[in-house]
Amino acid sequence: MSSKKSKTKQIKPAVSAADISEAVNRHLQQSLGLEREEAGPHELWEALSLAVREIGLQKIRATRQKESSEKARRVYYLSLEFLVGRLLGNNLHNLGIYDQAEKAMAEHGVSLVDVLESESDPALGNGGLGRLAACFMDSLATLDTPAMGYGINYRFGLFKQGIAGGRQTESPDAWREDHFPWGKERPKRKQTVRLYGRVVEKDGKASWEDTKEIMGMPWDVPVTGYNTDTVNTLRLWESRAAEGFDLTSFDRGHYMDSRSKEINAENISQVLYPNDNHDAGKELRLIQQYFFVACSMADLIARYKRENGDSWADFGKKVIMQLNDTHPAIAVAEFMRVLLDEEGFEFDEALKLCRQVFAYTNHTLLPEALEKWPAQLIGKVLPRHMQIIYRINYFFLHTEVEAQWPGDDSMKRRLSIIEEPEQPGGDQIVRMAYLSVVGSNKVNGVAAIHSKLVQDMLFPEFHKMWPEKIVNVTNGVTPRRWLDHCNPELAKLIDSKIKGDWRGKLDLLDKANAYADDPAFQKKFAEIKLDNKRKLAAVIKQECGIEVNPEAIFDVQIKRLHEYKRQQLSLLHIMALYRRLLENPELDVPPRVFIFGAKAAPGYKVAKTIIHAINRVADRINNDRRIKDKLKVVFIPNYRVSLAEKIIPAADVSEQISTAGFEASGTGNMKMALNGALTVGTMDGANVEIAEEVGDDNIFIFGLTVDQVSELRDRGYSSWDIYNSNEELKAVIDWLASGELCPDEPEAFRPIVESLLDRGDYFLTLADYQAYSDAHDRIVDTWKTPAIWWKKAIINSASMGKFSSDRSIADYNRTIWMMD
Ligand code: 26Q
Repeated sequence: MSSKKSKTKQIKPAVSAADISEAVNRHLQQSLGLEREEAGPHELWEALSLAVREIGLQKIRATRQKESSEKARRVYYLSLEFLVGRLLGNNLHNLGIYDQAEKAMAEHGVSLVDVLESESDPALGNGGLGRLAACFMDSLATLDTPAMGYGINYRFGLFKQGIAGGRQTESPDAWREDHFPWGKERPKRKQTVRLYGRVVEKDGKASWEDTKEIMGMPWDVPVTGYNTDTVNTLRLWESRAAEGFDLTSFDRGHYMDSRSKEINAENISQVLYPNDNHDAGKELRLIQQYFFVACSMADLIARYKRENGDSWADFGKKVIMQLNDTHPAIAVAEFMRVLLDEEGFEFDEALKLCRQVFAYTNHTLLPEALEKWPAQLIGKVLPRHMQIIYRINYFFLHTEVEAQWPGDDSMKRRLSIIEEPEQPGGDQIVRMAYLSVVGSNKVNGVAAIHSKLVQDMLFPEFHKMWPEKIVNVTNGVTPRRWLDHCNPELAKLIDSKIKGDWRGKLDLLDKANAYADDPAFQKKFAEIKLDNKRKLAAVIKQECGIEVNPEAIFDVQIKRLHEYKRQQLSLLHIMALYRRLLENPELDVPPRVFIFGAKAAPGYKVAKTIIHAINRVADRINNDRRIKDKLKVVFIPNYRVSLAEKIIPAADVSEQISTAGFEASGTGNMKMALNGALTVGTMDGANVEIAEEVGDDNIFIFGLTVDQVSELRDRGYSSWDIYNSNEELKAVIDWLASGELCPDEPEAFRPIVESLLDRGDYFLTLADYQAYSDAHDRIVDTWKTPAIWWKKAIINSASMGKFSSDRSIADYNRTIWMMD
């Protein structure tokens, strides 16, 4: 058990700049076939990455050996997304060789910063959930938790976003084509996965036959931890054809046809689904889920047997499988299948073990995001799994629900993993969230308020049945990437005042609170912010051709585009600010720049329309001399991790304005506050806990609370009433509807107006408008007194200790994984 485990303190690497230089030259010549003189920043990036990977792989072996000999309990983090971002800078920091690498690159005549910039950003995720998985991998290694991440090595990550005529365009992101030196193929560990076919009963045993076979090839990416020798593995599966050429058709001269099977199989890991908080329901997505789950399950069972022998007696003590949302939930059925059909378990014993090893993290309450699969589809792709799901459901309803609510058929219908059709002859639907709850030991939400809603609103009956099962683990972010690496000057300033290892113990930041009132410290803090804003201004100039004033308030909203996140609320408010300035050009307000970054799912019409509207409004405002640069609006295209690293350190105001009850947690809110931005936000997700940490005076909270939202809905909410009673709001909505902003397509913004008025304003944008506008007035007021502003900014940064992902992982270790 891990309790016997010793702390893996980092042995300071005896790696000098000269060693790095030597390794880089060796890789330039031997791995890349280049002479030293031929190498530009990109080639040096690759050679340096290969050199660092060497160190990583060596430490992976040491970590594995140590864990094997300790027969450690291991966490397997199953996720369809790992939004890791660029890895070189992060790994150099974690391995403590950043300065040496800087020196080595200088000897090559380039700056390390340019080398780091030439790395392409692996976009193997959509947004928060994928980035959370990456922060957790960093913290798992940092805390020496034996762990492995399992996911998919997509050939195309999340689409690249362009803006043309103000509208979003999408193009494929073939991110590996610029090479991916971090991934190492491990043919020894490849797996075969079966699909389709049928179930045959033989001597009372089920046998899955006539299947189609797919090969899974693992790619291992080393995950370094901060200040430790532990290096964990992120194992990403790529699909391949199981057989090579179909020789019969090859013989007949159909060379191209003979490869068709292969293309089919390879399709599985081709592309990441671009939906965020929305279920796609596509067969290929189900196959992706099963493909990586089956590969991972076979892989981890084989590892257990190598380390512990063939007996299953200790499996429950050695293995944890954490489901990152329901996306890998088919793992529950797959595990049962292996136990029942291959390992000779009885049903009861199998389910018992299942309930020891699985845990499930819920990231959303949105009904449209809860995964549901037609039973028919699962029955076609995974016929044996569908049988097993029915079997689990039967036991659950007729033994467990029956015991709790005897004879209550309506309760059985309500709690069934299988949703029955409304009309006879309709389709049965599998509720993946219910399968996850029934199959798991623990279920967690991702912020206190969210977990409470999971208990009370999403799964109230499960919570009654199993009062210990649903728990909270508030999200966190890694301070290494989101402070030390992205804001090195602020890190240095903190170092000058705090002697302890705040990078590893973020609670120590609290000591900076003592300097919140110190004018000298405030001055330095403000200068660093201004410098970061100058750098971002240069990026904005380069990416958008817009000049912004670094002295202006940088007001930032970066996140996926979704109606519940309410970018449309900012849009309406910005339009109103513009009108106020036109009416009174001498208005005494500080200059403001509103900065957006957001991708919309390609099929989400209203979201794309909001992007279009933001860009049209931006064009109008940015080109109007009358307002004398008091207002600018910037939509930076293709928001991604590497861009976040440039925007976040430059934010003065962090927009976190979701309708209360809809944002499970948010993590951008933590990153911006950590870098000294003040939050304007609703009482939603982790904002609630951020407010608790920084104090009510240091955050701009506005709008309806969760309780008020439901009261308002019960009372009957009419957005028309608000529209008719708020003159300013009416004026901007009318303007949006008029077509004046988009003469080439006057009806373009109708979908937004319809959503706000005709379709009832489900996300209560108008209901919160005035409170939001008032909150911004308070922001402007505060900005006018720098000593007050910077005091609040420092307090924000200094109070973010709780939101380190190290704390989140420590919480998982203690309350869910029962490590130590
Ligand atoms: C589902 C079915 C089919 C295809 C795609 C999907 C899909 C993909 C991604 C559904 C949801 C997601 C991503 C959800 C997500 O990022 N949720 C966010 O998770 C963060 C980490 O916990 C929270 O901070 C955010 O509040 C939450 O929105």
